[in-house]
Amino acid sequence: MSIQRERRDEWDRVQLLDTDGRLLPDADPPDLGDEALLAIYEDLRLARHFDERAVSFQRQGRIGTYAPIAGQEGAQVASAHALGAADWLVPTYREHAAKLVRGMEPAALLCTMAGHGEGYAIPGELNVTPEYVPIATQVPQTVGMAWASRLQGEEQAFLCYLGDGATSEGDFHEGLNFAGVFDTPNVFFCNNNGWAISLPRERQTASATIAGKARAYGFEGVQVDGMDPLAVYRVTREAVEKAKDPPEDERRPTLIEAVQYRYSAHSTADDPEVYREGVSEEWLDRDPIPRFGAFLRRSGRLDDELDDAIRTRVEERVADAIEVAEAVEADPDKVFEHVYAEPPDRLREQRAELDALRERHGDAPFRK
Ligand SMILES: Cc1ncc(C[n+]2csc(CCOP(=O)(O)OP(=O)(O)O)c2C)c(N)n1
Ligand SMILES: [Mg+2]
Repeated sequence: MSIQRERRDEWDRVQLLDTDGRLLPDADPPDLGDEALLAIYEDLRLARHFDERAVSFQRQGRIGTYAPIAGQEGAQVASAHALGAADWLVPTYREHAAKLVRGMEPAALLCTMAGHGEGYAIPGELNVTPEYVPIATQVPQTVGMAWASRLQGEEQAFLCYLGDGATSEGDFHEGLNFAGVFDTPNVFFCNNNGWAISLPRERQTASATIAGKARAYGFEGVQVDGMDPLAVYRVTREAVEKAKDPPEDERRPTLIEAVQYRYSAHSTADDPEVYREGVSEEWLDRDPIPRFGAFLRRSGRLDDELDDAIRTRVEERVADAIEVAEAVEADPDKVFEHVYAEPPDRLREQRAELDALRERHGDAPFRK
C-alpha cells in the first residue's frame, strides 16, 4: 500500500525570523526587553553545551543512555520562558533544556542520568513533574492536573510536552478531547521533529498537520517554526495567557505544533544512519542558536565581547555541574529500596550476597 496521499497544507506556520535572523516584514514580535531576550540566548547556549557534554559523557560510560536535543533547543527554551512562576511544566525524557530554564540545576540532571536518585528530587517550587518515558501518558495526566487546578479556582497554565510519535497514542486523543470539553488550562506542545525513532512523520499520521488535530477537539491548533525561538515564545505565551488569564468562560486550551529537526540521534543507543539521510542544509540553516544570535547582533543587543562572556559562563556552569555530579557516590543499598514494602526471598538473597562481597572487598568498588 502506498503511503503517499495528496496533501494540501494550508496551515499558516508562524515564523518571525528568517534563517539569517532578520525579522520578517510582517512580523509581530513578542514584547520582550533586552534582558529577557539575552536570557533566552544564554539558555540556548547552555542547552547546546550541556547536550554536547552529556553525549560525550555517555560515550565515556559516565552516564547512562541519553536523549540528545541538538537542533531542538529553540523550541524547549523559548516555550519554557513563556511560562509564569505558578505554571507547571510536564516534560518527556527529552526536555533537559526546558528543565534548565525552569531552574533545575544541571548537576541534578546529570545525577539522574548517572542513576542517582537525588536528581529526581525536584524542588517543589519549580512546578516541574518527573519526566515521562511512556509515550503520551503525560497528556491525560496533565489534563487532570489542570482540571483540578481550575476546580480549585487557581490561575495556572499546564504546559505538556509531547513528540510527534505521541499523537498516535490513545492517551493523546483522550486527553485532548477532555481538555476541549472542560476547557482545562492546558497548552499541549508537540515537538514535531519528523521522526519517532525510525518512524517518519508520514507513517505517523495522514493529517496534513498535527496542529490541525486540535480542530477535532474544538480548540485552536497553532503551527510554528520550532527553530525560531522568537516565534515559539510568542505562540506559547499567547496560549498560556489564553489558558488562564481571560474571563472564566473564555479560557481555552491550545495545541502547538513546533516543526523542527533533531540533528542528533533519537538516543545514544540509536543509529539514525540506518533509517534517515544525513542532516540537510535546509535544517542546518534553521539552527536556532546562530539564527537567534544574529537577530540579537543585528538589533545591537549582542557583540563579540558579550558572546564570549556568555560562552565562558555557560562552560563554567556545566564544568561545575560535572564536578558536583561526579562527586556523588552511589549507595548500593538503594538498589533494594522503594519497590517492595516486604522484600521477596530472592531480593533478600541478593542483598545477603552483596553484603558478603562488601565484607570481603570493602565498600568502595560498589560506590562508583
Ligand atoms: C507507550 C510507549 N511505547 C513505546 C515506547 C518506546 N519509545 C520510546 S521513544 C519512542 C519514540 C517517540 O517519538 P516521539 O514521540 O516523536 O518523540 P521523540 O523521541 O522524537 O522526541 C518510542 C516508540 C515508549 N517509551 N512508550
Ligand atoms: Mg519525534
